[in-house]
Amino acid sequence: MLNEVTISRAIMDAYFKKLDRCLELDCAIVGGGPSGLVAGYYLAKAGRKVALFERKLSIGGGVWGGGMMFNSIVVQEEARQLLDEFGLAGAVYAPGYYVLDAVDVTATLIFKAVRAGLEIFNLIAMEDVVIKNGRVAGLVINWGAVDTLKWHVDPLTLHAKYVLDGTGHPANVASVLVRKMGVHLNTETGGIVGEKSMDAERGESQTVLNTREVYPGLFVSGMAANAVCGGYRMGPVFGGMLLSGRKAAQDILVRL
Ligand code: 48H
Repeated sequence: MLNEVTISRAIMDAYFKKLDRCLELDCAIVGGGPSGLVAGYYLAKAGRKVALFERKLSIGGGVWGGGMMFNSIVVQEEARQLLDEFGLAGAVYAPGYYVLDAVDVTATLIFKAVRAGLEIFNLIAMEDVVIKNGRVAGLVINWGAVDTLKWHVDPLTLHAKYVLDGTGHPANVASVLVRKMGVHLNTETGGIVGEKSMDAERGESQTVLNTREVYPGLFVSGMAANAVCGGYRMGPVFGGMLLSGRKAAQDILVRL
């Protein structure tokens, strides 16, 4: 006979054990888009203690929607190695252009990252960062619903040696750091430079170049890297997001 209370206890025990494991991390990733997922995959594969926090119910960020809700995406030749790493074939549409099913890509990134050991928390939002000795040293988190509804509920806190801002266009982690602490970032202007209009070629290479530590303890990846460091947007071509995630992981691994 199934006991409903046993089911409840199983869920609560499993969740609290997972949350407890993740209160002290090597790296806390904010945002479950492609760059965050790829970074989490490589960090977990390297044996690091890494967790990803996503405000929404679904993980995957902007991949699901493809281009204007046509749920296919394009990945260019430069990121072919990443497609191979994740076992994503893609169809050659034109030389150097691979077209992939957005649902397949999202599901595969999540599957591979989780199986590599990335702990994923959906429905949890970063609302602030922890500052210790002039560096970002963790996250202040709350339920995504609390964040969305703007309810007055105090948060919980976790420590992390590094934080990765993978929150896409709004660059929410870097933004809160600048807004509250008035710090100087490792960017051309020292502040958040802001995303530029469309230029796919330049935007893609800038996404990788802009992936870096912008403040002690805080890295940026994906569209957040372009928003913070000032890069062009590129539309639904995703090679740069995948390469950015890998670069963020490689750079964080060197520091760790
Ligand atoms: C927890 C949060 C918070 C928060 C936001 O936008 P994403 O898909 O991220 P990237 O940078 O890996 O990929 C960008 C890509 O999807 C894209 O938008 C492209 C290529 N655009 C080009 C163009 O021209 O428009 O995902 C970011 C995730 C989302 O799921 C958010 O819900 C989440 O971050 N997030 N999670 N706490 N405070 N803020």
